[in-house]
Amino acid sequence: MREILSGGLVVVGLVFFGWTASAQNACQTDLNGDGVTNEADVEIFQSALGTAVGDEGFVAAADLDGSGTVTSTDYGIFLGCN
Ligand SMILES: [Ca+2]
Repeated sequence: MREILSGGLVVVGLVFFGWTASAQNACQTDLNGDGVTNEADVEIFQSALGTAVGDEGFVAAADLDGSGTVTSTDYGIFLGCN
């Protein structure tokens, strides 16, 4: 019984934290990871704009909607987060 209970809690925890992580990911605009979102991040974003997974210059962190390409949709999300 205890194993079933703790297994359930693990599943609930994974679902909860997974949802939280993906929700945060939508506004993860600190692309260079220095703790702030500023013009340096905008420059990184703009350099990646128009690239897709596998392209030179593609920045996965700039693909805010997770579509595999960095587009104006991602830029809209980027602006909406700041
Ligand atoms: Ca995208």
